[in-house]
Amino acid sequence: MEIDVVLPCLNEAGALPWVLSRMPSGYRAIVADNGSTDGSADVAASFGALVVPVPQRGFGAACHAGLLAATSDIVCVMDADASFDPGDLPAVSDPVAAGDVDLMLGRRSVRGKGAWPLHARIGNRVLAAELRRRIGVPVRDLGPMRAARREALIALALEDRRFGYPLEMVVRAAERGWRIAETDVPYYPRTGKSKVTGTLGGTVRAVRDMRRVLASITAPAASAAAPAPVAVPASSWQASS
Ligand SMILES: Nc1nc2c(ncn2[C@@H]2O[C@H](COP(=O)(O)OP(=O)(O)O)[C@@H](O)[C@H]2O)c(=O)[nH]1
Ligand SMILES: [Mg+2]
Repeated sequence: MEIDVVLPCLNEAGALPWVLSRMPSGYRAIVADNGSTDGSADVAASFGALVVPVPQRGFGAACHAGLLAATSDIVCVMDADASFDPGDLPAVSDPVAAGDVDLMLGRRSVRGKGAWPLHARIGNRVLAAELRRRIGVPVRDLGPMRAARREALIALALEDRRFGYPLEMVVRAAERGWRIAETDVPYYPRTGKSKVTGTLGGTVRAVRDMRRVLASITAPAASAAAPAPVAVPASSWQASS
């Protein structure tokens, strides 16, 4: 059974060779290219990825176009900047394939200096805490390496097409009572320059987009007051400090 891996991409020609050459067997890369001008699309194609050109700008637009181009039952998403090792994808997708989890998030575990700027780390923690409090989402990171079932993801009808997309995915999934869990994945210093949290403009845009998503949260889910334990067997990915 093959699993499609959506890689939103904006000028990642330097990172793609490492990323794509480390795709485990059984995983197919779909590079959702948002008008890269550095030859990312050609590099991706030369490494055997399916390239989906996405004319509409925005991180969410790219993720969503990749999702719509996917055909596998389970779909993964991950950044294309070499901050994650595709070799860690099974840890994220296996619990979904086993039917134990509906949305699995990779919780970033920093490896190496400069992998994750402090402001991004703190902002992310605050955000995760807010989701825990408001809608009972049992995660401590809103990591961008993920897995879920394709048709269920599409049915979430996500609307954000910018940097709010990953947050909106978790919010809508929680509102529908999905079993959401996280497992540790190593997070490395990216190849090339950051466009989002590593720049002032990117950070401001991300905060603005995420605020909009937070404002869209509907009445707290019934589970928010007393979050239901995620019904999954005890295993290494469930327990992390
Ligand atoms: N399609 C698309 N991808 C983007 C955009 N901005 C960033 N990305 C991709 O999103 C991923 C994360 O971006 P990155 O610059 O590393 O942000 P950071 O992780 O916050 O530093 C990378 O794969 C980028 O290529 C965008 O506007 N459109
Ligand atoms: Mg990055």
